[in-house]
Amino acid sequence: MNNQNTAAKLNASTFDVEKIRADFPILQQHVNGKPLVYLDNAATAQKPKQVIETLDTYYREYNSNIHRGVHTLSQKATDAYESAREKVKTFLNANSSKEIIFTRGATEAINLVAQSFGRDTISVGDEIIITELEHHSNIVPWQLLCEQTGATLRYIPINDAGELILEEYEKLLNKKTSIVAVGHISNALGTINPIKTIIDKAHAVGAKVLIDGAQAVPHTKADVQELDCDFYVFSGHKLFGPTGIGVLYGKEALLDAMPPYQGGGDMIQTVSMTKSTFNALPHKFEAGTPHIAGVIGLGAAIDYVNAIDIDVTAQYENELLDYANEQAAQITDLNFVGTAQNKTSILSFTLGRIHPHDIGTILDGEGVAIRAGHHCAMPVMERFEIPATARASFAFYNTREEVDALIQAIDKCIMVFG
Ligand code: 7TS
Repeated sequence: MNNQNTAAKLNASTFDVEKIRADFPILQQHVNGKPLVYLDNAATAQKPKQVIETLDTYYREYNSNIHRGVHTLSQKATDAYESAREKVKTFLNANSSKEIIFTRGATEAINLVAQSFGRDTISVGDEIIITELEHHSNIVPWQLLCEQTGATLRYIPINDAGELILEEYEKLLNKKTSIVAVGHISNALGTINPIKTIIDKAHAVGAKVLIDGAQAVPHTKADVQELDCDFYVFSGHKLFGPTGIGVLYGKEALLDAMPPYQGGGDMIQTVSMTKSTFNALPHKFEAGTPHIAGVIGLGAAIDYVNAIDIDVTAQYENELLDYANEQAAQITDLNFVGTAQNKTSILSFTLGRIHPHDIGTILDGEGVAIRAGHHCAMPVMERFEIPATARASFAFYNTREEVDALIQAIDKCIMVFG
């Protein structure tokens, strides 16, 4: 079902998952009397002790505000904050650290682009293209922008497997297309979108492209220069880092021309009673005291991911998903939602007439944590004419034994609800 890479496969088979699991203290517990099986990684991933200890050390040893203190602790905090920006720059292969803006998360990063770039450049009659697969945070900011500017929102439809229909995308593109905003990987179905093709086609009509990488960066490499996307966003907490911190990558020339999103401390050069001038990139977009600990913790998460090689973990996760699919396919009444050729880490399903929330509750009783609901992707549910799915989402610390526990818990569900 998934792309196979022989070299990576060899490594994946020697991938030491128990060694990785030992880094995640939260996984070593029982929930409802059963060993915790955490399969809600698409909602948020767990944190390795390296990240937890980095946060602890920051607060214990050098908590201080940044970019303003001459004292030693403030300089240390500033250095750690800015060195995390360098790590993100390298992680995304951005051209310059000026292109890396820290936000509260993917959601805030998309809102920033819509309200700063969008309001500055879009007017009545312009068109914005998104897809039926998007998370609400890559829908609602564009709906708001359309209401504010008189632009029109268009959707690339999906087929029954949950794949974007590219012929329809080509029909939507025209000279009025200003922005194309697409998720790299779908949170509801796990579909990996052909974003390079989408970006190139958008550029051919002069549109700018935002890629929502919230579900992608934990599973795959994102090279913004190779992709040539104009904006790329992600959230730290899905990448094994802290909550409340995220990243907006934008091409320097675009960010430079954009007006500030929020006003406040740190984003200004001068302020008089009548006028203010603004700080250089990236600070122009980081008003107020930022989430310093979050940024430093995100840097530690990136160090962690870099150390274990994302190509190997991606292959391991693909093999785990294949195994889960094989096991799940044997359950009568289990209906897969999202069967894209190119997908990763997500098993979304319905089970006869049993409501997904009931599935979630029974599974929780067995120590198995999944998410049930519309996954903040209501248009996807509408497309499949279902109110909700049960969704197991995998990370590199999950195991085949945990997949077995999931399947047993689903069997129990069927027994309980008959
Ligand atoms: N984009 C995608 C593709 C997402 O999956 C999510 C969160 C977001 C954006 C928003 O991220 P945030 O960190 O700013 O909230 N997705 C999910 C999910 O699937 N279950 O809980 C949150």
